Amino acid sequence: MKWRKYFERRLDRGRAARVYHEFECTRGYAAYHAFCQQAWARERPPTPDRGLVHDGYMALDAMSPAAAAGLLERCRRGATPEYLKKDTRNLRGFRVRDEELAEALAAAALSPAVDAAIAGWFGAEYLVHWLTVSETPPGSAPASVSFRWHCDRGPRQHLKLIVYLNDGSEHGGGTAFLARADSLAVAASGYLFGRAKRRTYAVDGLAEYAGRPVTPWQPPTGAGAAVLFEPSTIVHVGIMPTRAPRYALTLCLLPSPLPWREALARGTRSDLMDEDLWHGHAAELLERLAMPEDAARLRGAA
Ligand SMILES: O=C(O)CCC(=O)C(=O)O
Ligand SMILES: [Fe+2]
Repeated sequence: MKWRKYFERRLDRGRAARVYHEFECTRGYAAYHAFCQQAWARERPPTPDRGLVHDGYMALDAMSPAAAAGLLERCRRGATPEYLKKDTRNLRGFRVRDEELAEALAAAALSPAVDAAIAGWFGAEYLVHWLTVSETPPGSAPASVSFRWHCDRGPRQHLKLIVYLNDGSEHGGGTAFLARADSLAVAASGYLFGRAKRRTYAVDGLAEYAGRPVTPWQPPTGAGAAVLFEPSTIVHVGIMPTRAPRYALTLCLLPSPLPWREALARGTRSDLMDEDLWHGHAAELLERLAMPEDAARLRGAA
């Protein structure tokens, strides 16, 4: 039947493995992660959080509602929302040009509990690859591809932290996730990393791909609440706000041989408006960290 052919063509069971291979092997992110793990020198290294390891996500309290409101106010002061990512109109918010503001946002989000969860998962120090303060206005149509079920393209060795800056009860939005077992069932269908417009936003559609019922999980969305997750393996979706704009601070996190403050000071943060989402090779991070010999070794190992 014609529709069946159409349905099957958009599924590609080998695609997710090819995406992971490209990032982890060809672009060196797996070897880079191993290098960072060897360099880890914390006196009391935190252990991995069992929920994060098992499900691929965890809810956390990053900061107080007052701190979240204060940061949002600081971002909005004198700024109008603009596009945040080159070549797309899918993401709008407040562009963080100022290093001091970037450091303040990261320091507030990376509270001791959040820091321990991240470092414990990586088994290494970590850095802020990029951060965004996004504004999503209410709307009935999905604003962007992030508001359809998906995984983010990238190496499995990365985490995302979303901190909700205004209260979910004000705007009605949030984020939903499928736990690891359900995410793997969807991945096995070949759904992941297909063309963005082919993504589904209905949970029933997702269950069809998984071949079984799936139960999405939603973290609390109070101001200052956060969710930490594995974006390239855990199937997730943004939930459109219905009543007011939703403001969120998102941090993309990668392992690092140096603590995040040091890495930030050395210029590893990318601005998605001028730079590609991913480095051509993970060794670029070591070059930015002024570790050229280790970078050369990593490129040689690729
Ligand atoms: O905005 C959200 O709630 C989720 C967006 C998303 O897909 C992501 O940050 O990877
Ligand atoms: Fe995503």
